[in-house]
Amino acid sequence: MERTFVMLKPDAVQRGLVGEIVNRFERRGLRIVGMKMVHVTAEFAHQHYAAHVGKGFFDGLIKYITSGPVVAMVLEGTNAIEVARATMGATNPAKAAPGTIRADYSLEMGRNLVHGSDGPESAAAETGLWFKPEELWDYRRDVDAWIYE
Ligand code: D4T
Repeated sequence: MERTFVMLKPDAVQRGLVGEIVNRFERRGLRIVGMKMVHVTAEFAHQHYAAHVGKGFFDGLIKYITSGPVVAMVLEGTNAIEVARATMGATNPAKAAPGTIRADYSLEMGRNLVHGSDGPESAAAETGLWFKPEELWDYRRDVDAWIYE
């Protein structure tokens, strides 16, 4: 079992795609262990996107991510990090495979609807940045016996 951090960006909320996007992760078999709506400050967004400071797209990215509330989630499952990113599709929606969230609902990299941690270190760091330990839930679902061997 692995955990990953996923964020539905402001465009997902504004376009009424929260349910659709969450549904795709749930149907895949991932378990939601934490979920909340947050309108982040520029300071918090800088922390989240610290790896991109100084890049040409950084200011636009901060403006975008702070433009409205987002939905933050922690998802759990076998290979959750890789599976969540595969479900999202490539960062650039033009290169994303059909059937992925980004390919099916977006066109531009600066409005690509969703974020997912790209490795175990970022998953742990982002989960710790966005969630308190008491906001994450350890539980099993009856259906897990049909999803996990
Ligand atoms: P996020 O972090 O949103 O899940 O995206 P990725 O992990 O798939 O991609 P990333 O970290 O390389 O980029 C972070 C964020 O910046 C936007 N972006 C990226 C952009 O607007 N222009 C660019 O040229 C790049 C590389 C999109 C995602």
